[in-house]
Amino acid sequence: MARYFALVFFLGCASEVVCLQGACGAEQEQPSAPEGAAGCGCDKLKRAVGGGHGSVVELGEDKTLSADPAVKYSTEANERTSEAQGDEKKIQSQMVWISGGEFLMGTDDPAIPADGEGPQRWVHVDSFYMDIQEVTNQQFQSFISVTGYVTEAEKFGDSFVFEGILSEPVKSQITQAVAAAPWWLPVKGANWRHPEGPDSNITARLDHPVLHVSWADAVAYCSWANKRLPTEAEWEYACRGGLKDRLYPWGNKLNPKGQHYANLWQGDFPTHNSGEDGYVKTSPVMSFPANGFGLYDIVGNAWEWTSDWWTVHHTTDQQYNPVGPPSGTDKVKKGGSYMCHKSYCYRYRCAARSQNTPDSSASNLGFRCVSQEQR
Ligand SMILES: *[C@@H]1O[C@H](CO)[C@@H](O)[C@H](O)[C@H]1NC(C)=O
Ligand SMILES: [Ca+2]
Ligand SMILES: [Ca+2]
Repeated sequence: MARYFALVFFLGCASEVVCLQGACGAEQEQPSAPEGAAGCGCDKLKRAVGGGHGSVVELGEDKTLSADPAVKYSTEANERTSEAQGDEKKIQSQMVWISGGEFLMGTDDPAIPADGEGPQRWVHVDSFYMDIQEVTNQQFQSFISVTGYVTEAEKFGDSFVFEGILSEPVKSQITQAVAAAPWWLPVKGANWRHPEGPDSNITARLDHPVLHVSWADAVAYCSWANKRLPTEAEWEYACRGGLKDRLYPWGNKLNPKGQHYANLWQGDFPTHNSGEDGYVKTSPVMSFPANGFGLYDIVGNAWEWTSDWWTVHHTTDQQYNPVGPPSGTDKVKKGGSYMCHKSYCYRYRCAARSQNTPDSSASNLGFRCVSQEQR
């Protein structure tokens, strides 16, 4: 099956769909222009397949992508595996009860206005349970072994990896980059089992967040576990941990008493990560303190998919259990990642948000699940 991979972007080299690294690398944003719409460039990761000019996405033989993953991988659809599933369930994430209520969503003091962080508005969410941790490689592996699910990155044959964590042999084979964010490289063979490409593995990272999962992959996993993705409102309510109008899940100071509360980037992005918080890549889940609701890594470590379609327009009317727009092109992700630094990606705040096309996958994007009942 012939497939052409193209990188679509909005800034620089605007008339080209694919641009060679070097040709555009020089146009990288200067650190003196922080917090712009480009941010960490995470939102520039869009697949454009089959020529990259709006043509239909070609899929694998089994057409998995066109089937509703929430149905195909539901417990009911996998009855035959229910015995195995009983065992696998044991390694499901512990969940915590999030008692519903009213909260102020978004902010009237947006750090990145283009992201639609404002206006601040009253939102009610009903009670729900939430995984206390990001879904780990080990948990995802159990899902794969029971269902035989193949992720979108595995079908496409590549995924986006941050240049700074690639080995030289892998880097030397890559000729494309994302113009607006040249530190993102499409790596052949990168997927959840091989986070930095074929010469990497997850053997020593089973307790780290699973990466390179598309939105549909995340939905399939949650559905298999009898759970679902959180709405953006549920996620943000959970992030705030009961605090009102604070920047972070733990308050307004990034490092109270000199302590790190999340796996973020220290140093100069994208050239030098000092790893002052102990990690230059992902950390094992629950390596940093939980927030007031008992949730770990709700900001930092891996970005987390939500169920909402992306929009930057929000009503100021009070909302009850909002689920986002009925349709769209991008899905909302929340929380920032180990790659976020204030100068480029000040998105490890509860009100911050970003987006990706649902078929995107990258080395800093994962998820956690929620449910109405204890699982
Ligand atoms: C996984 O990676 C480690 C270190 O990068 C390497 O030593 C090991 O041999 C790899 N394991 C497999 C099964 O490839
Ligand atoms: Ca870090
Ligand atoms: Ca996270």
